[in-house]
Amino acid sequence: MAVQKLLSLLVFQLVLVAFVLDIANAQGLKVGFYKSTCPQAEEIVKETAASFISRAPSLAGPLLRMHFHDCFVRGCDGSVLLNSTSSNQAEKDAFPNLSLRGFQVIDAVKDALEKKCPGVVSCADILALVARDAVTMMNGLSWQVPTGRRDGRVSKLQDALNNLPAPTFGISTLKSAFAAKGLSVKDLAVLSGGHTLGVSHCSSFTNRLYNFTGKNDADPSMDPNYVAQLKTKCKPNDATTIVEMDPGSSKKFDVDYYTLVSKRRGLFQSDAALLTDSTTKAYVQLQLTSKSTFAKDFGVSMVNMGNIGVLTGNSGEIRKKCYLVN
Ligand code: HEM
Ligand SMILES: *[C@@H]1O[C@H](CO)[C@@H](O)[C@H](O)[C@H]1NC(C)=O
Ligand SMILES: *[C@@H]1O[C@H](CO)[C@@H](O)[C@H](O)[C@H]1NC(C)=O
Ligand SMILES: CC(=O)N[C@H]1CO[C@H](CO)[C@@H](O)[C@@H]1O
Repeated sequence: MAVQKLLSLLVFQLVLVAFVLDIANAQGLKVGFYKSTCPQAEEIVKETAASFISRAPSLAGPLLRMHFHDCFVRGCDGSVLLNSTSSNQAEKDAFPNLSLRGFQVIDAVKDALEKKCPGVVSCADILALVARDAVTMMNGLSWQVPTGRRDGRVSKLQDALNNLPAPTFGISTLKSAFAAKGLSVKDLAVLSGGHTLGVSHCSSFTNRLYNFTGKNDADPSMDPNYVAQLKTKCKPNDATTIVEMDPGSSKKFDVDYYTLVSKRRGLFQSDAALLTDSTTKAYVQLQLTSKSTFAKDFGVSMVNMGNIGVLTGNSGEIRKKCYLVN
């Protein structure tokens, strides 16, 4: 009798566990989602992206950034890729996009995938995979990317303006922008490290160099020597010049970003802001020591970011062309 009771309890628990796991799967993403439907998917993504990035390593930064811009606006649903139409201005046409580039890489990956497994791999997943592969190519750091995202059908300029954090943000607006997406203060400190790659237009930070408070002054939180150096490159109202965010190492994914921030040489107010909160400041300082955790943390936070507002199951669609809804 006791044995039977125990058995039925066990069966009940197994059913419960299976049920809970099933729900988790239905709502979430998983590593190797395309294992049976398109076994070579990740390889095709990697090879195609690599063929571009090896010729033009400066594409790695923008391709990492594109996944961030996708995820923060309507979730990671490929909405950043959609073109405007006669009746709709898409995210792409919002001001912060000005410097987004590398769309041709995503289109080439999509074309290669459609040839092998038509209608299977989403553009949202391509963005997540390419972001990982771009980072890997810049230093070998890698992580597993859960997949299974589906593509959205909506992209609105105003959503980009409302959801993307601005370089002028201080710590409290940054924290709330990240919290609004379910990301922690640690994720903020870790993902800001993405600024170890790539470039910025002068216009994204010249407010810190000239007339910061209306007295023809510079931002006092920036190293005055660095201000002077940047002023030689960036004149007021310069809309075209670009500078490396991590000078001399902008094509290498490393911990230099935190060294710069700690020396008050972060380029944006949003970078400098990491020194104004005890948690983010401690994170910056830890990265300067032999106990640095950045290499391990980055993949974890990227996976967290990649989970924002995803469409799964029967929601959304699998686009045939990443710039057009089906
Ligand atoms: C924390 C809030 C963030 C702010 C305010 C911010 C702001 C910016 C700005 C203003 C630029 C320069 C754009 C230009 O003038 O050309 C930039 C570039 C970049 N951002 Fe961020 N960003 C943030 C977070 C992130 C995150 C989470 C990532 C990825 C993990 C990221 C990756 C990049 C990369 C790689 C570039 C260089 C792009 C290129 O080389 O063209 N950023 N960011
Ligand atoms: C979509 O927009 C991009 C620029 O964002 C442009 O280069 C491309 O030609 C557009 N494609 C189509 C088919 O309209
Ligand atoms: C600096 O800002 C003040 C206050 O906004 C403004 O009156 C002044 O014209 C600005 N100076 C320059 C050189 O733009
Ligand atoms: C890549 C891209 O689509 N850039 C667009 C960003 O928005 C401006 C207008 O604000 C367009 O002119 C660019 O073509």
